[in-house]
Amino acid sequence: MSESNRLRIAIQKSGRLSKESMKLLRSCGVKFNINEQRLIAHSDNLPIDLLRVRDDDIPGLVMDGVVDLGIIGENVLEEEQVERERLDKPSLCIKLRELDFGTCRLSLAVPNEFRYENAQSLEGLRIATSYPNLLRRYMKQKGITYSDCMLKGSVEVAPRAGLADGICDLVSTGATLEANGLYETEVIYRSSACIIQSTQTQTPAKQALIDKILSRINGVVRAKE
Ligand code: PRT
Ligand code: ZN
Repeated sequence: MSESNRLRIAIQKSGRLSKESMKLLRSCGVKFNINEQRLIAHSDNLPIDLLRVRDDDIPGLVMDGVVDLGIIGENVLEEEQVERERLDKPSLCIKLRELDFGTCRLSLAVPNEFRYENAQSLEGLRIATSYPNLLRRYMKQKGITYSDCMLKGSVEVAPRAGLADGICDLVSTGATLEANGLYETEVIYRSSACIIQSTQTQTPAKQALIDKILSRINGVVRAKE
């Protein structure tokens, strides 16, 4: 891949983090226009290119040094980092700071009729999740044996569909759990969006631009507090 002198930032193309990620960059003085058909948006005033991708691809793009920065949910980053630890692969990125959006929690939930007393109540059960590594880490800490059912979407319907006894999924208001006859029993991870940097960022000019953006982000976030 050819080296670019322009700073590359990966953001979610469309989803819960997209608007806030673009708003944050704009409020830091990065001017750009989005063409919905295009993967890349070039900034008009700074040597910055935005890569608009699925959130799940962002940690890998940053760790592989394809982009310099990424805006991502800590839940997705942590899941990837635990996976890399398990495979004995290095995690080639650093978290620069947490952001004030995308707040949610990864929780265990069970059907309303399930009599839950404590985490041990889950012993031997099957849990549906999109976060197998974070679930495994929690269950190991608690000493609970379980089986998992990996689902990328519609996790909340798994118990009713007879695919699992409980779920481990993201929750923000709790409305989805309620609508599916489930209740939250344990929060296993608290998350918000964050900005991450590749450890492979090469040039001093790029690093200087990152420092400038980060200092602007600090200012923008502080002004809202
Ligand atoms: O297409 P792409 O792969 O990029 O998007 P995606 O569908 O994987 O992700 P998306 O856009 O749904 O979420 C992106 C990120 O937003 C997540 O990784 C979290 O960091 C953050 N986030 C914050 C959430 C939520 N809140 C959230 N509530 N992500 C998902 N949810 C879902 C949850 O999975 C469940 O289905 O919303 C439902 C629960 O919401 P409540 O309000 O009913 O509790
Ligand atoms: Zn995703």
